Amino acid sequence: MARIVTVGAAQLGPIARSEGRAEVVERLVALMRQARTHGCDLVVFPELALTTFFPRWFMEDQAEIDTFFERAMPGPETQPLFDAARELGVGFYIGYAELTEQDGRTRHFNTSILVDKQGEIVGKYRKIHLPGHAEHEPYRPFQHLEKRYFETGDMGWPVVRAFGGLMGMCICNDRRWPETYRVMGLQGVEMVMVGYNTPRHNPPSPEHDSLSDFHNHLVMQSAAYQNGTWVIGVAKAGVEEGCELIGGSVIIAPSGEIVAKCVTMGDELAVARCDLDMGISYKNTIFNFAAHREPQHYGMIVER
Ligand code: CDT
Repeated sequence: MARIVTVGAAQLGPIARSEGRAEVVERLVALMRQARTHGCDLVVFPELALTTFFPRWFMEDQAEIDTFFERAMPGPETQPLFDAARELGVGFYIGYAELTEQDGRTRHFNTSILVDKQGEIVGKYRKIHLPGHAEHEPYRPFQHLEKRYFETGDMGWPVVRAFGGLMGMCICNDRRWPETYRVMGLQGVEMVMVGYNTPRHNPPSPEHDSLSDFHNHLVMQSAAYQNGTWVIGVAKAGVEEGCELIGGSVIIAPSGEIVAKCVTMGDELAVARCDLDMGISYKNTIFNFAAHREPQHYGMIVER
């Protein structure tokens, strides 16, 4: 029997700095309801999907910074997402800023979770590749302070059994690094979910700006093919607080082909029926890792 997971790539348009969690959660639940009407098993939301992309501002007051973080998941404002999952029978992936007490200190991570159709958290990931910088850089029209506000994730890239397959997660800048997918590929991953907030303008390298959409798809399509896995890439898109974020949310088959794509810069659902068995022929032939990898020559990529 085919293992079909019907997936909704639930792109979000801009979230204003003044927009409260309750308003955002209403938008997310509306997309989940729409997904239900399309027969979706799972919806994928972007990175940091509950607030505006706050690393664009330099802040020194930790209390102010912490207003963008979730202290519990679910918390009072995010509980409706879990209730909707159970009511609709639609699971979800979502990114959020996580504040937690761990090892006797307060920790801040850029996190995502996978929630099943019963509303239970079945997977969690903390972003490893944090882009940008840690100090204010006045030459930039907007900041990208992920290295200031988050710690490097401490969970590796776990792959979990859910939705009838092997599911993996990564977050935004992770998608540009082949190691991200290969660590999951080595665990047999069949579907990788990734949310992103990608400014079209990258101040240190403006000569790449016109290639932003191309690079976005290039990295995810090649990773899907090279690991025989579905990749679901979902944007927060549009002009958010004066900063243009790319859209182009996609569902990519293990062939590397885009099978569904968002075409607006707002809240939008792109849907595809994803056959998890489609990766098998890639995993058994051209990318049969056991037969063809040569790890004795790969040592350099894990040295500093
Ligand atoms: N959120 C995130 O990781 N964005 C980065 C921007 C890179 S430029 C600092 C990305 O790779 O899309």
